Amino acid sequence: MKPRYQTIRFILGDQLSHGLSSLTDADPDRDLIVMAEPRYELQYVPHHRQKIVLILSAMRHFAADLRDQGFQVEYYDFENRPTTSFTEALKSAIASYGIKQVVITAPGEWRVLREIEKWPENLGIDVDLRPDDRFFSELDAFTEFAQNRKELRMEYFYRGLRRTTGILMEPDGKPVGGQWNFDHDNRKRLPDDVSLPTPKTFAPDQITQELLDQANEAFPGAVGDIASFGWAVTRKEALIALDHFIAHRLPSFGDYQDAMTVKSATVYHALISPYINIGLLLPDEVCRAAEQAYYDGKSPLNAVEGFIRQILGWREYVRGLYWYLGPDYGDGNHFDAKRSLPAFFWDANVPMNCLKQAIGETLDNAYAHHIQRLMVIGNFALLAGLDPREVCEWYLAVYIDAFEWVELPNTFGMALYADGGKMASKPYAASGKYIDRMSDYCQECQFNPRKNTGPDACPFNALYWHFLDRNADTLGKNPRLGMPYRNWARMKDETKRDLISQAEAFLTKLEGGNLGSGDNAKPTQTSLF
Ligand code: FAD
Ligand code: DLZ
Ligand code: SF4
Repeated sequence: MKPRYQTIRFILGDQLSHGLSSLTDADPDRDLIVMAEPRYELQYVPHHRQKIVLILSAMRHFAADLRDQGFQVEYYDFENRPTTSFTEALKSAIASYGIKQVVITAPGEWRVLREIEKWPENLGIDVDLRPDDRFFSELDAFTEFAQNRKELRMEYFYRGLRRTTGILMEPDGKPVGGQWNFDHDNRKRLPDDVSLPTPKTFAPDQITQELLDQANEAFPGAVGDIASFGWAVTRKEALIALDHFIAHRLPSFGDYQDAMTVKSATVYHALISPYINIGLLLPDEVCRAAEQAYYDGKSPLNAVEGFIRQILGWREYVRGLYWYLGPDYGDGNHFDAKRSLPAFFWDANVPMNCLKQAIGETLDNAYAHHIQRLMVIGNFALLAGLDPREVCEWYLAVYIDAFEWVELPNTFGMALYADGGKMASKPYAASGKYIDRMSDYCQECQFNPRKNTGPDACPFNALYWHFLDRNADTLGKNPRLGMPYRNWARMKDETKRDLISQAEAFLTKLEGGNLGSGDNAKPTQTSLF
């Protein structure tokens, strides 16, 4: 007798889109769906508990949708049908159903791609590996873009995508508003009396609640708190979150895109990256919704262009870069940075208030917004010479939206410049004066951002000069760093000596774990929503 199912459609945890390339021609009469929660995926880094709960809950809801559509779903959950790997789950399904053909959409990371590539030989099956077309750009288009230039820069890739998609474009091929980029309007500090809108929250249903109840015991090695969990776990909820952002937060997104405050963990950010990354929302519909808000007169152009650039520009660019630069991108260490990750990355017990806020919120919520990730935590890791591997692993673990294709270029390339400039034209290094300008963190800090030396001097200041001085060989000729190197050259030798010894004393304390506690700093925002 001919077996009922001829093909397995294997769906990964970040492929929860009904229009997925591996599902478009699926037929409940012929195709068996396989999904799994393998031990390795739950543990390859110490994921934040909220990240695990979100992915597993969204997967379980997606499986339920497919069952409602008439599909048979073989679901290997971590508790009742434990597996070690995707391969083991697939092997088990093959053994039960005797199927010899698997259709799968390309995964989001090299590691999983390498695993899938072994299936034909190791399992004796045919694998139909389909492109992931949930992006604006095909990977070949990035290769073509990259091969024709000396330097890879997001701005040019972004302009190309504006042209091909027509998003925020006039019929004559010019950008709407006469400019491609409104970044210079998007650097305002928050007014003191601002009242920030809370993001949309979702009460856990039974599937999510069950996972939340298990989260503290069931996931060995996992980190972070679950109390603030309010994430959407279905497409329907994610669409509500998107509408809420467009109506209530997008209008001010641009002005305060780079602002940070002790009053809010989210400012005007969208909180939609996890939904786009796991497939509950598509980048195209998100950008079109923002564009429409501009045409309807509900949001200004600097907000809409700034927001669209994050998705159509940065998100597409980092994805192209990740696959273009290959599986070894992340192995280098441009500055030879070797210092271990300090313990306070795991408990936020640090006296520097900006770090306490950004790391504390990360551990509480599995979220920090871009400027906290880049200009506080990433900047510190860069200036203090922390080992890129340890830093990248931390970022991959703790953020709700972290998948290697997007986390690695952002951390290794943008924040740490560990790739020597493949991703960014200069390191995003900044002193405490930048943090003071863009936040209210320094007002509550025991250090003074205007002081460079002495016991109450902001550590970022001396570290900034120490970083430039120790890397003068590699960075001194970078035209974008001409000004700070000229300032350094103009300083008196004595001033330079004081700054270097201030930074070295700090680094010695850091290595010894003796920075002191963050007990007298303000508690962090434990409520995300
Ligand atoms: P918003 O600020 O509201 O932005 C809107 C959307 O734009 C985001 O949802 C996201 O989809 C996209 N976006 C914005 N910036 C970027 C960017 N640099 N790269 C790719 N997409 C972007 N983003 C991730 O999705 N996963 C990660 O693991 C991740 N790691 C990061 C690590 C570092 C060191 C840095 C500096 C940035 C990282 N980002 C990452 C990018 C960015 O910080 C997050 O996408 C953003 O904070 C998500 O929150 P939001 O939805 O509120 O974003
Ligand atoms: C990150 C993650 C986690 C925590 N759990 C699962 C899971 O249980 N099942 C699954 O299919 N995927 C999970 N993922 C995502 C994977 O680690 C990996 O990033 C993607 O499969 C790449 O496309
Ligand atoms: Fe951070 Fe320095 Fe400001 Fe303190 S003074 S919050 S350490 S930038």
